[in-house]
Amino acid sequence: MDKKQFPILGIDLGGTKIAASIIIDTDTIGKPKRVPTPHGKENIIQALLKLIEEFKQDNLIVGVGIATAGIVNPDTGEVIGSTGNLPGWEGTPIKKIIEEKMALPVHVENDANASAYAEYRASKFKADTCLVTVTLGTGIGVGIVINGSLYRGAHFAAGECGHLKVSLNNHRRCTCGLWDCWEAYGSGRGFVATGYDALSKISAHQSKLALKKEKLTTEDIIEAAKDNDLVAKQIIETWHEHVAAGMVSLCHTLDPDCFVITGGMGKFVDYVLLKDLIMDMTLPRISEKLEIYPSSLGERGGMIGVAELVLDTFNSSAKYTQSLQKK
Ligand code: BMX
Ligand code: ZN
Repeated sequence: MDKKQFPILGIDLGGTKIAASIIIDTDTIGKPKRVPTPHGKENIIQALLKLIEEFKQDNLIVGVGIATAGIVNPDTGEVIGSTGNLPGWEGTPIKKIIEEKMALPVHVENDANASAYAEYRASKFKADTCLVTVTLGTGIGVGIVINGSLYRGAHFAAGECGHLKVSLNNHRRCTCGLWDCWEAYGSGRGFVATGYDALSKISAHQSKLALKKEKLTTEDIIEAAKDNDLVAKQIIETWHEHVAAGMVSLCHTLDPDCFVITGGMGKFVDYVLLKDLIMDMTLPRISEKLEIYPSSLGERGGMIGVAELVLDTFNSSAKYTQSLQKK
C-alpha cells in the first residue's frame, strides 16, 4: 500500500471537545466523531481509549495521531505543560499510555501546531516564508510554519501565544495563572468575559442581553447582534480589537506572509474589520501585503495535520532502515 493511503486515526483534543476521524491521504473519511472533553487526566485518557477502540472495531488503522492543547514534546509524546483549560494534563505521557494499551504507533503534537502543519501542506495559501495559524477556541493557540517546517522553539513552547501579554492593567486572570494574556480576551472564554464586563454597566431596557447576566453564552451575544442589539455589536467589535492586539505582536515578531484563522470562534470573524484593525496598529512595511484567510480545513485541521505527522514518522523511520541496509 502507498504510505499516503495508510489509514490513520486523527484525534483533536481541545479544552471543550474531542473530535476524531479516520484520515486517508490528507482527508477525513466520513463525519468526525465528537465528544465533550471530560474533566481530569484519567477521564480524558479513558475517553481517548474508548474513541480509539470504537474506531478500531470498524476500521483498519495503522497509527494514531493526537493533537492536544498543551505544550507537547513530540519526540516523547508527553504533555510537558498545560493551563487550566485542561487541568492536570501536564506530565501525561500520552504516547506511552496509548501505545501500550492499543499496540499502535502514536504521534502527539500541540493542537495549534498540527493545524498549522495541515494548512501549510494543503497549500491553499501562498506562504513561502512564514504561515501563522491562529486558533480561536477555548484558548488561543498559534502554529508557526517557517520555510515549510513547523517551528517548535527551544522548549516546544513556540506558539503558546495565547499567553502574550496584551495589557498592563492586571484586569483579567488567564487560566494559566498569569494576568492579561491574549486568550483571556480573544478566545471564546475571553469573548464572553468581555460580554459580562459590558453587561455590568447596562440595564434590561438598553439591551435584552442584560437578562442573561447570570449565564451568558457566545451564542446569546451573536444572536442579539443579529437582532441589531447595539451592546452585542459593541462586544463583537471589542473582541475584534482584542484578537487584533495579539496578531499585531505576531506581525512585528514574525513578519508572516499570511495568517490563517481556525477554531470554533473563527466563524464569527469579520475579516475586513480585523485587517483594518491590524493595519492601524502595525508598521506599514509589514501589513501592506499581509493576508488573513479563514481556514481551508475548518475543524479538521488538527486531525489532518497530526495524521500527516504520523506518516512523516513512518517515512523517516523507513529512510533510517534503508540507510542502515545500505551500510
Ligand atoms: C491554550 C493552551 C495551548 C492551546 C490553546 C488552544 C493548554 C491546555 N492550552 O493556550 O496549548 O494550543 O489553548 O487550545 O495549555 P483550544 O483548547 O482552544 O484548542
Ligand atoms: Zn495565560
